[in-house]
Amino acid sequence: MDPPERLGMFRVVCLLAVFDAVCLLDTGMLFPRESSSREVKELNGLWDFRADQSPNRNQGFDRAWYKSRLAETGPVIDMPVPASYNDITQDPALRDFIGWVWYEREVVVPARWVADGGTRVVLRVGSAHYYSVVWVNGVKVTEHDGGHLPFEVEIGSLIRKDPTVPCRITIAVNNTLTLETLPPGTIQHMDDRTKYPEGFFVQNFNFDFFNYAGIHRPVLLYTTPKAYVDDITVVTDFLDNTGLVKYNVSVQGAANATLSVTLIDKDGRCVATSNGPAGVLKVVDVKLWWPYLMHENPGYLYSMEVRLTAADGKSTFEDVYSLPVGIRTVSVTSTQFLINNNFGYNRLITDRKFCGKSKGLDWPLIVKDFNLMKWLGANSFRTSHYPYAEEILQMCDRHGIVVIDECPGVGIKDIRSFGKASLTHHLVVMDELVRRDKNHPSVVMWSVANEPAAEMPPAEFYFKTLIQHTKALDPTRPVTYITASNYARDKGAPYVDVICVNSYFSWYHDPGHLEVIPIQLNTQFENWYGKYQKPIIQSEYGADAVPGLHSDPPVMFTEEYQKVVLQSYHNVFDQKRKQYVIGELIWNFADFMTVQGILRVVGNKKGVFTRQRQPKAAAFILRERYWRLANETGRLPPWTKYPCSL
Ligand code: GCB
Repeated sequence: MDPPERLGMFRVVCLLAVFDAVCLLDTGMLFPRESSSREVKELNGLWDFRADQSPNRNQGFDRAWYKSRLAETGPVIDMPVPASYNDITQDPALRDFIGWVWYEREVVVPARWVADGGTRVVLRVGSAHYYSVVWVNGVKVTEHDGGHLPFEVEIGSLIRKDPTVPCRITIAVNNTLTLETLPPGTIQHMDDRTKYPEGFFVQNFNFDFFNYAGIHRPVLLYTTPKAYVDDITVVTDFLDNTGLVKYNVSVQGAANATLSVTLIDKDGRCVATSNGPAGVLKVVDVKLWWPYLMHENPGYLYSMEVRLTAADGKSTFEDVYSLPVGIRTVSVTSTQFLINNNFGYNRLITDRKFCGKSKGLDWPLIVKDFNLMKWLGANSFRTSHYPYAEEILQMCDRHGIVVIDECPGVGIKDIRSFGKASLTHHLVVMDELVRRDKNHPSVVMWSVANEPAAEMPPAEFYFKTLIQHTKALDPTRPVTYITASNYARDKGAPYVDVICVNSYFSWYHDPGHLEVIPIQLNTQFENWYGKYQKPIIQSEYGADAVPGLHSDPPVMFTEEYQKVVLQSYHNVFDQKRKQYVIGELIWNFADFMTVQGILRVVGNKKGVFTRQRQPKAAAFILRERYWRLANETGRLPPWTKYPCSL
């Protein structure tokens, strides 16, 4: 039986339309997958690299380093891709470098790709931080603004110009943050020669993680036929035991194309078919997508195979693309967050960064982190404070991990970053984020920012515009931002669907006074709920703990203090989760690197795991709690009961 709250607004809208067309981007950004019509060639590995150390960082452009091999214009070093460049050498100047760095690599392109004019060859960069310019054989092919989302460009005609020349790819990346980048920052030049050397400048910003830079995610070439599937959007629903997959396919390269769509289950059986660019697939005896520990078979995925056929008079083109699809619904009431109409206190949420030594995509670390998360009994996280790699979201889809997908809008504190140029860029970033992640069943909510100065007067227009735009892009998911503002002064809160609030009682406020937590946390919840009547997620709470430091009674920075902070918060959550608190996200999953400063001892130590992924005492508290909460649902088969052998 559906609860009365099922009148959740998102559900209703999603039956009416697959996403609106307010997105300003004119092409799709499907994850590159191999198929009978598509090939993928990864360009990961060692690239030639040089940081432009010239005073204005512009020598590379002045001397056109892209025109010849990088090694011909100066010294180069080996640089792994994907990876951040900062910690690769022992050189502090490279670790803290600000400005343009240059990457280059020559690629052997398969002869048949070059020979066949009916094949598109696409160069794709998973992400490079922050601003990138790309050349192929000395010709500029694209540029991209923003650090955590993919960009691509078709280069077939360029490499066909002279098939005897190897394909030389040059990518210049600049990590400078300005008032209008996301995240924002400022460059400060220190001109007092009695204090600073010639040319001294620093990058300032208001976020608490090291500004790792470089090419962070895979670079690859992939092919499609000239007529191809450019984008797919799916929206799912169900009625009794029939699943509904509403789809839209956009095609490029052919005015008339024939499309056939097949939905295949995990056992390879075809469960529904359709024709045409839009339609609804009906799945009898549907297997819904469930979060981890909410069902005995979480993360169930179908595969939607889209087959395109088109002809241009001379040739016929066939393109095949397979998209994983999880069938589930998401809705929000004034006190609940429902997945498939079921309320399981959105507990077990933890927060994490898939980030070890750098920000580069690192498979062993990703798999380790998923194993640790499952060991804890955690079932979700927030992509603080920037979009994570698509490969991570694919893992979430498969393992049933629920995601709040956050854009890089962190540290928006300067009033000048609420201006028109900043907002325009922020809207484009949301377009790019939704375009990339809209089909992941694991993504259940968008977050447009972390702890902006939401009390400033321009914040109301800024967030109203941003949130309305994101809802128009995707009417099927709730939208939030993460606040640390006072409930009475927060200008954006009226527009969010779920209140996400960060607080650090007995840490940044009343340090050392654990006894204030119950009263202050209680007041926090009462105030927010009293004013907005929206469900609340505690989106950060925690305390630094230096592993191995102990003290009883607890003092700050010891493992005992971190434990008691978490436990004191949990006591209040246990009261409030019966009412309107729908989730808890500890800060943080693992320790992480920050800029150097008097508040940080070699990084932020609020992790319940160290950077090397060893548990602190608090990890065991969480494990006990998360499994107990999971067991309380009564929905788990006996073999998942804690303590269990994982
Ligand atoms: C916050 C921020 C997070 C910081 C954390 C802290 O409110 O959102 O990025 O790392 O506090 O530990 O100070």
